[in-house]
Amino acid sequence: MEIDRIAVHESVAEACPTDSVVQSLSACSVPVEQTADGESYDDGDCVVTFSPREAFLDAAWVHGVRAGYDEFDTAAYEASGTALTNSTGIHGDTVPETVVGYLTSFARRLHVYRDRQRDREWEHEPYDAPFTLSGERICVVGLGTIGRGIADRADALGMRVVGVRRSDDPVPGVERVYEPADLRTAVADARFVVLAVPLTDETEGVVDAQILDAMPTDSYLVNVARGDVVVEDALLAALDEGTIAGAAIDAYWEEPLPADHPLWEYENVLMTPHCAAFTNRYHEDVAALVRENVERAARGDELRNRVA
Ligand code: NDP
Ligand code: 7N6
Repeated sequence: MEIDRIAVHESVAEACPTDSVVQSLSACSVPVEQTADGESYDDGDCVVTFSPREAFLDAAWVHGVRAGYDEFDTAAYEASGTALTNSTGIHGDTVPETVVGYLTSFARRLHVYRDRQRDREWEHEPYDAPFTLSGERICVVGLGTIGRGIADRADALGMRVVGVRRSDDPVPGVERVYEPADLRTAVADARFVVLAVPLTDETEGVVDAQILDAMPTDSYLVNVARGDVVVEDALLAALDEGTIAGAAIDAYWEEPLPADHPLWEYENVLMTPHCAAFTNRYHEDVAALVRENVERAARGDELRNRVA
């Protein structure tokens, strides 16, 4: 593959400043330019983008700055011969650290006290509300870059960790790896269930009323994957009926989540606006992946993180 231009599409600004990405890529052996909607591409282009656009199918290679590539039509990429790469591998600290924040907040009741601080209210939680993470059970669904980062940290906090993935290779710090078909069993005694799977035909709606029912009543659901992994109505019903203790959500069914969505109302729901991966060095992490692949392309080697 011969790349003679790197085109950084304006949508990258959803994750990090576009000019910082351009700057971090300037050490590449090929020219780097910012591009906007309406511009065209050719078979010498590598496009770096947050979101897909039809015009990118004319390029040689498209790099998505996210790990998830569910919005990209991989069949169209296969058909056009345009390579598609993603950014998995760069979220092993950011998202897991955010998840530790959610878990700690629920266990130590920090979210409740922060709410009370707004009203200058000096009031303690009931004696039996706070608990420690140490000794609690966590089920991590998806044991890739993010899932392993969560499992490592949970293990270090003294938690008992189980996980779910399709392949059954052992994962450090994870006591037992369940198959996706055994999700119900895997969540049955977990205090926390954390979703870190890609959105695929297999994972869409996998957390439904049955799975939420199988979770203990004192358990929390954490979704840092994609909104559609969870059945929206089933989660709202579980929260309304108290069949789970709460949830932390970073990824939604619709983004931005409309201001009148019922999820905003729950005291026992921690909501972050799809920012679990944000960090001030995101541009550098993305640029490092692109630079490596520009070199691979020049050598005629297989691209890293190629998904189509
Ligand atoms: P990886 O590709 O590194 O890991 C994905 C993991 O999911 C693998 O362990 C894979 O293992 C497992 N998996 C795939 N299908 C299934 C299934 N049907 N059931 C159970 N496990 C499955 O991806 P990342 O860890 O980098 O990211 C995961 C997802 O998180 C992304 O696809 C994206 O949607 C989301 N994400 C969200 C972010 C945020 O800001 N909130 C930031 C980054 C990512 P196996 O192949 O063995 O099944
Ligand atoms: C933006 C990350 C992903 O899939 O959903 C995340 O990588 C977005 C910083």
